Amino acid sequence: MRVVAATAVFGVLLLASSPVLAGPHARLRHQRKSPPKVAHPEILTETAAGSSNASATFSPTITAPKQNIFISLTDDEAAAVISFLHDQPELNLTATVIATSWDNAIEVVDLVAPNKTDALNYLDNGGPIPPRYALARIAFGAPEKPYLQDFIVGPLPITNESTYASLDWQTTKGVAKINNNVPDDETTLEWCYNVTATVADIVLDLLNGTATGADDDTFDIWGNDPLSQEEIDGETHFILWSTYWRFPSGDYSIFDGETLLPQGLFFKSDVTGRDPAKWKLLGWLYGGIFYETTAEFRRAWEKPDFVKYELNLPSSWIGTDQVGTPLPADSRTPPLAVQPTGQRFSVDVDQKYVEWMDYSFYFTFTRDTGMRLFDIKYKGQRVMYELGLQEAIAHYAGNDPVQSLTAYMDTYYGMGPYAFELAPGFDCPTYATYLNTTFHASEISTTHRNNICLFESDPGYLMQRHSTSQYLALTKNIVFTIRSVSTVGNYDYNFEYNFMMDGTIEVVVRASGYIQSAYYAANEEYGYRIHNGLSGSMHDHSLNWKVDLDILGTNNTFVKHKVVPVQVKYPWSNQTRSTMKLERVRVENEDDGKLFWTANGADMYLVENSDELNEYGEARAYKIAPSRGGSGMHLTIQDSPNLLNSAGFATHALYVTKQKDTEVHASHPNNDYDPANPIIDFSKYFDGENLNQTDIVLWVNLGMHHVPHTGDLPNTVFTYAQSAFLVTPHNYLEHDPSRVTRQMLRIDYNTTGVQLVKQFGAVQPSGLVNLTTLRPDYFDYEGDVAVRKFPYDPLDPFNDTQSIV
Ligand SMILES: *[C@@H]1O[C@H](CO)[C@@H](O)[C@H](O)[C@H]1NC(C)=O
Ligand SMILES: *[C@@H]1O[C@H](CO)[C@@H](O)[C@H](O)[C@H]1NC(C)=O
Ligand SMILES: *[C@@H]1O[C@H](CO)[C@@H](O)[C@H](O)[C@H]1NC(C)=O
Ligand SMILES: *[C@@H]1O[C@H](CO)[C@@H](O)[C@H](O)[C@H]1NC(C)=O
Ligand SMILES: *[C@@H]1O[C@H](CO)[C@@H](O)[C@H](O)[C@H]1NC(C)=O
Ligand SMILES: *[C@@H]1O[C@H](CO)[C@@H](O)[C@H](O)[C@H]1NC(C)=O
Ligand SMILES: *[C@@H]1O[C@H](CO)[C@@H](O)[C@H](O)[C@H]1NC(C)=O
Ligand SMILES: *[C@@H]1O[C@H](CO)[C@@H](O)[C@H](O)[C@H]1NC(C)=O
Ligand SMILES: *[C@@H]1O[C@H](CO)[C@@H](O)[C@H](O)[C@H]1NC(C)=O
Ligand SMILES: *[C@@H]1O[C@H](CO)[C@@H](O)[C@H](O)[C@H]1NC(C)=O
Ligand SMILES: *[C@@H]1O[C@H](CO)[C@@H](O)[C@H](O)[C@H]1NC(C)=O
Ligand SMILES: *[C@@H]1O[C@H](CO)[C@@H](O)[C@H](O)[C@H]1NC(C)=O
Ligand SMILES: [Cu+2]
Repeated sequence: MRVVAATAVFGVLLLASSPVLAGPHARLRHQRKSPPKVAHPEILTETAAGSSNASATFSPTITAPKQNIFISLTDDEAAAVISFLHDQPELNLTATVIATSWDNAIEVVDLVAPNKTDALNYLDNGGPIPPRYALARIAFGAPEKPYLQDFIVGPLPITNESTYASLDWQTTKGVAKINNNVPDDETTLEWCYNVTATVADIVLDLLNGTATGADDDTFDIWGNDPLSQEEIDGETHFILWSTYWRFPSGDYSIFDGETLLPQGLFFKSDVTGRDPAKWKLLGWLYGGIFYETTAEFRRAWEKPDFVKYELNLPSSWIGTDQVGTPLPADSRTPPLAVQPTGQRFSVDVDQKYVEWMDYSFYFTFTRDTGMRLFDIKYKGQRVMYELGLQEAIAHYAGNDPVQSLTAYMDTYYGMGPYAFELAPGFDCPTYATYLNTTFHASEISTTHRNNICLFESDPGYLMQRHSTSQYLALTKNIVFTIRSVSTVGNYDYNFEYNFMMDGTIEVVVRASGYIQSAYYAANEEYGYRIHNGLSGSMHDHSLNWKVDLDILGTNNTFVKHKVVPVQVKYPWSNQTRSTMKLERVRVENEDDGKLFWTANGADMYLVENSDELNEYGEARAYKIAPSRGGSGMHLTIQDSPNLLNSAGFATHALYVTKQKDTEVHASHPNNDYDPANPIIDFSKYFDGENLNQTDIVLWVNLGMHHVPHTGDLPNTVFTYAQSAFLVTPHNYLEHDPSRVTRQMLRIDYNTTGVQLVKQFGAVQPSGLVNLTTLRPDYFDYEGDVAVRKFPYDPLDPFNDTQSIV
């Protein structure tokens, strides 16, 4: 019964609203409404009567309804945690400022977000504020077998009641501990310089430069990440492949183009253990030929038939400055957005709480993953408990060992430390609101100034339109954005969350910056040759988001609504018709929780609350769908020998799991130390649990297959290198909620002229715009503010950001 009724309703709506499909005759039939009778022939403009109502109560500042229980540690909390840990003799900590790799030292302190059950009890039921706990990530360098371990410290503030314990319950390994197999970075680098010194004459001949560790070196030396492990004589050995990267020099030394300047000479080192006397050089590679010893390499080089390859040298091609003849109209200022009557959203700066239109959310900032959103509400109902990045993989391939062995897991470096100040007028509109964030690493609290921006903008296309020969109905599409950019080494990741008037929330990542490239010799099958000595080094980006949707409560189900081709015989025809149907499939078990986007968009993926039906009996839901990019969202490489057990979240486009306080993250920044034995192995979250009407979490990948071409020089551009998904209401509300906005227009007209203009209280701005006030002063750009935390003196700011990781 219900289905029939719903179909009938749908049918009527379809006829009334689809003139494009119905054709010109049908269109005439639909012109059934008489134009409104107007008393006066002159143009009428509806006044904004009543519009003052809402604006009278609006304020751009606001007090968050609840304390932000997800907010980062304050400087004082971080200092207290660090001081408390230094008081624990068994940790045997050395102050980071003087610590070497042979000491125990605190790397990071951050918040351990409260358990969801406690958080919801506080947010929804007036329960107590959850106790606050800190994460402390410590590098134990003093033991012969060094390791890293995560601790939970608290409750905060630190009192006699506070304790610390290994943060084991957030791991799949059982213990939040991982081996640090090559802990002594400086010794490793010294080893590399010692190796290269033995072939200094060859390096000069082949590459025309030096690598000695001196300030005037031509080359930087580094190699694969993560470190590779090989079984040699039944024992695990740790293998580093190093290569030469030319420092940009001369006029181009300001440009960070080193990753465009690989030189094509590689050496393999066995750096097992902490005694460099036991390390071994295992060979050289040049021009695709492997030489097992330095002597063999030298003998080959001395022969007249030794093939030397073209040099890969810096010049203007690595710079990003304007080049070429300026384009004709380009000296004129391009269009500029303004905010004519001020900010239309509210921020509690201290609590990091935001309200815009029908949305509200809290946000926070972490060392590992940067900006994160919590408790996103729409029309007063939570739709997401948590939304934020989990990990960003860049997995390379190549004939050369450094590219082949490299698969960055960027939370190792962290999104937080590199989320630098944004430039108004470029990164975000000048009128955006800019906020600071702080993270705590190496016993220093670093505040990034103005590194998160919030703003409304008009994307330049409408939310809605319809017109006939009698009227037009148009609705503006005003989008609210929160954005932050992390420059992790060569890449700049632009992260943003877009909120829209129809209830859609979009998650976007874009990448720009320098590619990591490869020397061209013997690399033809792994990318394009893009410069004299250069290959583009193909790689996959795979970035995972945790999307903890709560649709009208936490009892939710993931369903696939499939658009399927079928053969049907109807009572009204003797012929079997080839047609399509909507098929509904519930994903009721984690065993079915690993998913790909289907070809031709055949499956709609919904998170519904099966117990919350709308008035037509359909479950109220949100749909999740890819929205930009689409050139790849998971790894191409199967069973990656680089990432081993650490890439479980990057094998599919998205995943569904049951929410658990013990399954908080998809990855762990320290997995990079030992990818075979990760602290969190995401694949272990799939243990056949029931997903039917329970609290579920989606883990959604964005990314791209990146095969750099000449257009990636000097930098990759955001236009192509972007990827996004959206979550959007689906049978969730009675109709499109964007009807509520005043920013719409109706014009009734006939051949006599315009008969009616309705503006619904939207105020057309008038007056002058003083463009000078929109002009940013770029000399205000300051960068970070750092405060050393141990020994702690808040009055003595310490501005060395070199040691931040
Ligand atoms: C003005 O605000 C009151 C109270 O919120 C509301 O009841 C009323 O409908 C509003 N009027 C208009 C014109 O928006
Ligand atoms: C404590 O660490 C230092 C290095 O910072 C080390 O020399 C010492 O042996 C360690 N003490 C203990 C008891 O482990
Ligand atoms: C959070 O949940 C974990 C796993 O159930 C539990 O071990 C831990 O004690 C909880 N934390 C608090 C503060 O209750
Ligand atoms: C590098 O060479 C110097 C001089 O021979 C030696 O003292 C040092 O131990 C070597 N370092 C490493 C890490 O091999
Ligand atoms: C090699 O380097 C020297 C000095 O840096 C420079 O003068 C010379 O032009 C370089 N040769 C080539 C072939 O680039
Ligand atoms: C950001 O930090 C700077 C420098 O400490 C400070 O002057 C400014 O007031 C801060 N801005 C906000 C919005 O807190
Ligand atoms: C969720 O479902 C469980 C089991 O079906 C039920 O016991 C519980 O009351 C439901 N919770 C809510 C908030 O509806
Ligand atoms: C189906 O075919 C039969 C036999 O030819 C015919 O009697 C009947 O009218 C047809 N039905 C329809 C719906 O066309
Ligand atoms: C899953 O939940 C739906 C709706 O609550 C129910 O109809 C169905 O029987 C459940 N399936 C299983 C296997 O429990
Ligand atoms: C246009 O509409 C107005 C107001 O209804 C009416 O007076 C006028 O005659 C119409 N003109 C035509 C050409 O229909
Ligand atoms: C425009 O703004 C600038 C900077 O605030 C100010 O100096 C100037 O007087 C303003 N011009 C007008 C016409 O108001
Ligand atoms: C760092 O701080 C010192 C002393 O406060 C100051 O003299 C110096 O200019 C600062 N350096 C930078 C790069 O900000
Ligand atoms: Cu890339």
